[in-house]
Amino acid sequence: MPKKPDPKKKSTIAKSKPDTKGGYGAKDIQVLEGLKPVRKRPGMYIGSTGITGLHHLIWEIFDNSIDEAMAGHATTISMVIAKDGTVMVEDDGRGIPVDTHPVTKKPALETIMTTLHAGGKFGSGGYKVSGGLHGVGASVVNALSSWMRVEVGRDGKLYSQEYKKGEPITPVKKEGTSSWKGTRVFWRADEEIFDKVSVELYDWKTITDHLRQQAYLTKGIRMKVSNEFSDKKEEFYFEGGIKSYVEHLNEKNTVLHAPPFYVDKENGNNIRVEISLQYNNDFSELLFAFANNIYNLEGGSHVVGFRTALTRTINNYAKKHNLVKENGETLTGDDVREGLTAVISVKLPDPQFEGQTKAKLGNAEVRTVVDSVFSNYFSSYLEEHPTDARRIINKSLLAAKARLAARAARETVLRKGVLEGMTLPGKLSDCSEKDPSVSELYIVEGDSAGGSAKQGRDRRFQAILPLRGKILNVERARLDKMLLSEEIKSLIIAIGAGIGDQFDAAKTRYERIIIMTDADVDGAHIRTLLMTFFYRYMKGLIDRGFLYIARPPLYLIKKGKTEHYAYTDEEKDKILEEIKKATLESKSKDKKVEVKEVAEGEEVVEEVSVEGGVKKIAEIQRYKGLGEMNPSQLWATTMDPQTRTMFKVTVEDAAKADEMFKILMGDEVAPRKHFIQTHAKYAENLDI
Ligand code: 28F
Repeated sequence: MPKKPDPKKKSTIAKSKPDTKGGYGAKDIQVLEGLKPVRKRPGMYIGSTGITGLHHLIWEIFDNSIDEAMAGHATTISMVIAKDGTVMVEDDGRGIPVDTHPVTKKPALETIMTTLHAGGKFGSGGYKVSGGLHGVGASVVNALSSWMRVEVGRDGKLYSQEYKKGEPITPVKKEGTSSWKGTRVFWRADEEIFDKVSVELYDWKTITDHLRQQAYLTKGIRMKVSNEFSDKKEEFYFEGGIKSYVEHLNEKNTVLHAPPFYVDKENGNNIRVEISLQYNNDFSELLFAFANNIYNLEGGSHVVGFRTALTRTINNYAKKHNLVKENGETLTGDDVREGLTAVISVKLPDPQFEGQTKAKLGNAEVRTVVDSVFSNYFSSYLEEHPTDARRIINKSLLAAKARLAARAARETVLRKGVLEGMTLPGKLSDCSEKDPSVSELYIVEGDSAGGSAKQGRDRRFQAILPLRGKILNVERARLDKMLLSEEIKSLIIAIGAGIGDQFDAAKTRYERIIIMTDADVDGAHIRTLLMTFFYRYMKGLIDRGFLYIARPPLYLIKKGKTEHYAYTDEEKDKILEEIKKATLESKSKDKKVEVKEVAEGEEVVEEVSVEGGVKKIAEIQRYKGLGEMNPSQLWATTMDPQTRTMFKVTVEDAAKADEMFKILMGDEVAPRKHFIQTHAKYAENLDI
């Protein structure tokens, strides 16, 4: 029977059962005088004790300065990262109070720095910004620091106190008079807690990105940072706040109106709503939402309130000014958000966050506050700027027209019989074989590659259908609009099994349909688009394992007469290693082998003797596109069933392609690249 806990001893173990996730929520740990639990379970308070945790220490202290600034008492916040890895953050606010705390009989400063969850500024009407972990407070940073020093300039005097691992090592000292006002905190993260602590671990981009975003969100506050090791310095200051943020986001776009719309209003019960928006002539929506300066990736009540108000306000304006037919279709949320860039920043005393990553604002009352503030101010803005309003409404009307046209087109194309009886498309170079089980269709991107494929193929069982890549540029075309393109229609007819709910895989004219596109991002883009197309309109092909992705070589390595092909960077390096080894073994040892870039995508392998003599022993060409291979190379490397390798597309791959499709609509290249390189499975060397 486990020992009964001694009721008098303050237990440091949480009272309640661990929650389903097996962790203890901060609320379960009793609020304790000491900081012991923080050092016992640091991950509970700052997420991790890796590099991210190190940065969380900065955010915690920095956010306290932002709170002081948001309360209107600080205008400049500075940060210095010293060579020895000590960090300093200071603000020019009121300075943490030093008078005796009524409960602890200690100076408020000492209480705040040594008591868990003390110092939170709830209730005093201020807003508590928190670095995503909901403001565990400066005392946590203190507990996890091998040394900390706090200086306070207040009432014309300078006070200070120092700590080790959260324990005071000096009393709060009056250091003398000082005209400086504010709070200054120095700390060194504790190497007993963090895997490693050194100045290089503080990531400049991470810190400056955070400060830039905080400066946008706290207009008129100057934020400075310098790193004494790297000698880097940055300062952020945006009078315009989130209006400047929206202008920054739209820097590379053509905007429909300027300056951006902006409203900043605080309602009766301490809820402050700041919204800025500006339309551009692109198609995607860019919306960032924050609550108390915390980024809400999953949106929440402020985003719902904004979106509802935006759709209603634009529809009301359009109707009032006869821009839409009275009983015509209303503009949908998607229509009014096409080309929209918006930043929403709400500040409230007690934000509730939900969702997987606590990145969704829950407070229900915020929805109505945002809806009413935004709709009042935005409808006045439209009335006062009729030209801008007209452009914005026309943009939404155009989006609605495209949506309706695409829907009609899809219905037409999907309607029975539209595609039947059509003659095979001219662009198709068919194969002589008629038995689908041994016939292959290569869908090739671009006419030049299409030409090589036609010449290089085995025309008995290999058909070629070239597709013009630009038609499929997914940035502009939505999938249903794509159905209108001749390219896609010819693809549907060539396969001959219909699409959508008329699709019948048994009717396919080829049991291997191979997508062959360039290895670059655009090629990957088109490949994903085609995977999405097959997934949505001919899923049966994928279920049966009829859809493949061709795998052209990335490199050609020529050594004398011999040609090696490498399909991955690893394969290339392996071939180079063999060449180097062979070279070094063959002659005397006193030489070295070097690889040199001689042009974009061209490298040479050279043998350099001690006298400096240079001899080229091999060339490496990186293929940028299929068109760089001649027909016989394309055959030998990518189409010959005896030697080629292909990826068989699984339903999961295609489904992910479908999900990621929206990412491909965006401008971020990174997620697109990442998706392509990780999604197609590498099939064994097919013995076809
Ligand atoms: C470099 C880090 O921590 N700045 C801070 C203040 C100012 C006050 C304050 C902080 C306990 C519960 C009130 C001063 N005068 N920078 C910082 N500046 N904390 S932290 O008060 C904490 C008290 O709420 C402050 C009058 N009111 C508040």
